Amino acid sequence: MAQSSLAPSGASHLSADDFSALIGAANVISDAEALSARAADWTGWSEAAPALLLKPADTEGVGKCLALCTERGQKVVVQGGLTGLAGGASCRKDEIALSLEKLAGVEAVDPLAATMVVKAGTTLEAAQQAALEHDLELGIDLGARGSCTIGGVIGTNAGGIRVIGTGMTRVHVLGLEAVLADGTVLTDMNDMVKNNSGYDLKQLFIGTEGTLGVVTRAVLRLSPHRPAVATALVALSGPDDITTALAAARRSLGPSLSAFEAMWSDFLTYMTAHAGFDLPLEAVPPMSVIIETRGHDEAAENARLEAFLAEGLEAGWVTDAVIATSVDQARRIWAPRDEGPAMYRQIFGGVINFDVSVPIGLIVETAAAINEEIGAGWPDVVRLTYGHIGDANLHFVVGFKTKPDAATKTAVDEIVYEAVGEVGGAVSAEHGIGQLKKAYLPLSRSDAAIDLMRRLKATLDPAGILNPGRVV
Ligand code: LAC
Ligand code: ZN
Repeated sequence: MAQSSLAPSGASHLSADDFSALIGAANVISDAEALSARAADWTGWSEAAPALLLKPADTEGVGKCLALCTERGQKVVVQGGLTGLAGGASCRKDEIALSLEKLAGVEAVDPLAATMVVKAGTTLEAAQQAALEHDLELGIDLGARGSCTIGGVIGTNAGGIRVIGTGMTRVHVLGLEAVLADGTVLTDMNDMVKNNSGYDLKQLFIGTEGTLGVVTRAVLRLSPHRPAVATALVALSGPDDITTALAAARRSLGPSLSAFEAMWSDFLTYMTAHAGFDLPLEAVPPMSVIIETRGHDEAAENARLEAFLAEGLEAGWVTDAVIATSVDQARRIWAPRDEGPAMYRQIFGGVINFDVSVPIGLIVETAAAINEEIGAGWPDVVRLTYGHIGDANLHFVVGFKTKPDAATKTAVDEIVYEAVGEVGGAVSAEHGIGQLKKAYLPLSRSDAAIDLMRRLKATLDPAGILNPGRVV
């Protein structure tokens, strides 16, 4: 795969006219520039641009397109906001792209049941806003909220910065509608919290990265809005203190704890010295953490956070801290963590992103070992270490001056994934397997598990047209 924008591979079995007859010419795009913009996700890695881009305006249109693709063996890549980091939505040769962007909007919010019905092409941010209008909140949040779509969030079982308090996407999905590869529309829009009536089929489509079906709508679970938010940037005396701080935060902040984002000094130094973000502390500490709590009473949230910080200062693992006194200050604290990762493609000539889970007690030493080995092999690269440490989820980024070649990428990948495999971690924590991690799946899953995944794939998509070459 090349890390660049590419021309269409032009090997579609089907013409624009074939699809225009099904969903209308206005929903079938063949303009070269528009297609080239659909070649790759945030990684920039891709084999080709899609030969066509389909934008059906309703579920029925998605069904008609997929039925034709199955009949004719036409491969399809399903795309949302293209903010993924595993190459799942990046195009391969001979594929056409299916975008759900015309299936956008919140259909309904039920304040009594605390549920929302939303179409797959809706951005996460729009769904969050619609919930807030009813004094409810959606417990899913990630930096890409303005571009990523609900369909992509569900397809990848996305994580993000709220998982420590509210869990992964999977727990927020009550029901969904999906289109199978043969065009069958499976409407399973359950809105009951309790429903054990047979197999929970929605799980076939959550986190399976569009390989078993295309999510078109969903019923999401909401909760009462917690308007009181306390945010602190906390300096720790050393990397090892992150687990001490985490245990203390869980104990003293309890269910209020809504974010716990660790930043190693390499990350915060780079973001403040080179990427232009403010540093609200006197100096970059060896380890820092953004801690956020949410509740209904501002004074209570601040008091809880202050008591936690006082405990850490007394014990010595906290060396400095700043608590935000305004929404603007909270935003400044979050900015490097929230906005920094979207800038990698502009900052670096080439970048390799890692999103792994490591048993929490081994996370600091595993990160150090990986960092050292990569630094020894490629002394010129920028290394950034951070993550959702409350979820044992480490992000590690390697930034190159120029695009690394495939052999370099593989060598770097192997160092990280082998280290993760050795300690019983997960090669994907929250971004999915896509194309880029497919070779490493056996480091985290058994042969029997992978075989069952393949059998499910063969059953639901016998022609192999849906996101082929991803996951398994
Ligand atoms: C993050 C995304 C990229 O945590 O997972 O920044
Ligand atoms: Zn993340």
